[in-house]
Amino acid sequence: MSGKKSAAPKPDMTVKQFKETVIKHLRSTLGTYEEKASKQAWNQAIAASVNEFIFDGVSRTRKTHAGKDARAVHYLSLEFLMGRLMSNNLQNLGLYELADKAMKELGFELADILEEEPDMALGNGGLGRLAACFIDSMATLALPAIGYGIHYEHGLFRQEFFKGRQVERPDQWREFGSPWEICRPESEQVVKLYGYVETVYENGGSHKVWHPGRTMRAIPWDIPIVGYGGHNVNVLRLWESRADKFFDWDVFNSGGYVDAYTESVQAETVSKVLYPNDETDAGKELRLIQQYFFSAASIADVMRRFRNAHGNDFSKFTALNALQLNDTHPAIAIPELMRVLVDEEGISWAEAWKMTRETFSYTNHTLLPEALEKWPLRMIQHVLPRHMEIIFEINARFLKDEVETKWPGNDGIKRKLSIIEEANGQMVRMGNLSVVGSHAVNGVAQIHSDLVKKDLFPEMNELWPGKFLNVTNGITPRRWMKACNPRLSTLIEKHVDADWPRYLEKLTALKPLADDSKFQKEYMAVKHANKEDFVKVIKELTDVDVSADAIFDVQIKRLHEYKRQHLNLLYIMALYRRLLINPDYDMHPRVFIFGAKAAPGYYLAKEIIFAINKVAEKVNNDPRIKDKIKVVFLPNYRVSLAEKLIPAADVSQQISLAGKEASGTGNMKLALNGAITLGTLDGANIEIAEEAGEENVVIFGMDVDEVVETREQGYNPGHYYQNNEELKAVLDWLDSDFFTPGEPGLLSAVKHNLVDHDPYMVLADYQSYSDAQSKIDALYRDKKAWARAAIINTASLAKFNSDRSIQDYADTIWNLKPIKAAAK
Ligand code: 4GP
Repeated sequence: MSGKKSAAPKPDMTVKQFKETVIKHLRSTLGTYEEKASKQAWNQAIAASVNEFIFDGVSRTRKTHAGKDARAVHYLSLEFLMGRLMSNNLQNLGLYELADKAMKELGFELADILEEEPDMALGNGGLGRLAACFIDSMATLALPAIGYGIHYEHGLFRQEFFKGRQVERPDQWREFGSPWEICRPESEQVVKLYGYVETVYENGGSHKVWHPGRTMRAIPWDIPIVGYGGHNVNVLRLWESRADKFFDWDVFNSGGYVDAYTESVQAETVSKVLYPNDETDAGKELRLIQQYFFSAASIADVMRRFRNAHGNDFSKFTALNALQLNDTHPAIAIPELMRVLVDEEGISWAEAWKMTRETFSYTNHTLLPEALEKWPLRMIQHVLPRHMEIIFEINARFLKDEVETKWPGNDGIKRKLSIIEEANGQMVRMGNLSVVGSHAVNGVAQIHSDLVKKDLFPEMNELWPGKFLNVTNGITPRRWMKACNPRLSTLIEKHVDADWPRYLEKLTALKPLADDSKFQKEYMAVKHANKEDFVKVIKELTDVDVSADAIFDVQIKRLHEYKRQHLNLLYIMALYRRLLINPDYDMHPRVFIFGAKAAPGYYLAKEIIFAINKVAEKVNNDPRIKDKIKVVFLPNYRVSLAEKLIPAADVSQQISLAGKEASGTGNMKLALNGAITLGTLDGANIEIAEEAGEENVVIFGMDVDEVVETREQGYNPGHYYQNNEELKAVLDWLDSDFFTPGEPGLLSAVKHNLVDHDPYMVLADYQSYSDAQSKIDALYRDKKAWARAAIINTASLAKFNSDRSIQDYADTIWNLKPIKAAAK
């Protein structure tokens, strides 16, 4: 119990005072009273009480930064998958236990009341959740930082199942308002679109003037982000779009009752919905406008703040501002900053370009070609005519000054590196723009960063050695252990300092206890109790009865072929078949738990969900297998459901084809909470294995080199189908009506995709996966060995604290120092 000073937050309040504050807000903020108030009203009253601390923190932090002329990072992200905020805010302020006691005295369970809060699901998956963990860490590390995104009216769709198929329903996170946001009308911005560009000749020179065809208002909503300990409170600023003229009286008066609203409807559409991943063809122009809308509003906000402090002296601009692009979605911010500096501030191109490059950095989150954004050149020209000119100019100078110098006369390389792709009509490559316009580019796990250099941008890496870096992802241990797993937190706090959620390396003190049978028992009792809780959640959500004594084998993530939920499915079917052939087949009972949303337009992903649900229906109701296997697909997987499931998981399935999962972060959350990783040598699995020791994870399948080799040799999935009796049998099952009585062929799409194409080599890895699953079974039955491995995982994962990731960004990319907010 030594090392760094304790930073565990301490409440500055008594239980009695907290109760009084909540009741005060119930009456004076919510307009109700104790006997009448709904749970939702209690929830809001607690939020209002907590906000007394939070809003004060926002003011203190702002004031401190304003006085210091602080260098700050601006984290631009189209997605922030925040989940619920109450429990995390209570934890970070050190108020959780106090609030728990106060609510008990008032006759409530705090946990129950917390269930009233809708998830703030303004993101699709990993990329959005990472942004949420990162802003928590920025506040915790007292870094001057602001997150910028969109205030979507509807977040990611709510998922229901109808006869086994996914149905999407609109998300309504703000239906009744949100207590956590503050509207800041004083910081409203105007965003321009469309129109034309005029070249104005004056005083022997010329400059460009953009005459927009339309303007829109960008209204900021600030969500306070409380750092651990409550000292620093940063904000997440989300922009809402509104019409410039809300309502056109002239049109209305002349009889155009509907037309009078048209402009407002069009403008408000921009922040209406979050785009689901992979919906590449839907509303492309709207998506581009979303990207530009929030990038332009954010840059204008940065400029406003800078001008307030420094007028038009831009000599300090790069010293004070870092802009981080979370993937290419905000890449249009690069030409936007150029436009502002050159057209509005009259700074020379060369100087403005130097400033822009010094300011921006870019994080790549995926190598999948379909996710690498390209916009039709004509569309950008139409929507953002001045930006297209600027992109041409950036490109021309880049090709002439940098590419031509390095590779004289090499048109092939020029074609490859150009920001403009000449094939398929002309397209603007946002990845190339991001690399060219940034001083640093990073991948999100070591192997991914290596592949970004080697496969995605090899020439760029040659051109700018040192520009490409790795920052392995992380997760906030506040949310992903302290808040979501109170039993485990209480247990470990008997052995480690209470400030472990800040200094996760303190958990290494648990390593010597991994062999201590008393601790092993306590640790596994925690897991069992968490599983008992989750048994009830499963029952409530799916009406399936499962036993907490079974292995809880969990795969939770977006549904995608590369993540290979269908590999898991094939194995489930194989196990089921083994039990049908031999009812005494020796295995520990297992519950396979899935959570995943498929992009609404992603056909095969939705077929995989359907297949899993159909197999589940059959398996769960077959008395012959005596409950040895249960399969549950939890509907509407989201952050708040993950928080309940992760503490209850035994096995963490991370089974993507090697080279495809950039990092993964669910793998980190599950391992920290003591699940054993069953994974490929992909993404951060590799680093988890390094930290926890290879003996404490179960690795299978081809590595990246073997995948490349197999593909080069001409991958033939049919070969595996023909030569593996069990694999063939389960694939053929999908063609029959065994799982869909009377309706053969309903599951055939999954089979034929695998046997005929198998783009992610599911069949090649099948046998190795099946063998690895047998290892899991054997390991689980050796209770001491399992407990030991799980404890070592919990004790070894300090590297995956998002504070470490953010410290890496601050040191190697942002050059950013902390400034602790004044106490009062
Ligand atoms: C995800 C990656 O697929 C995942 O491996 C990574 O952990 C996460 O980003 C955060 O870096 N990518 C996306 C996306 O969510 O939309 O590209």
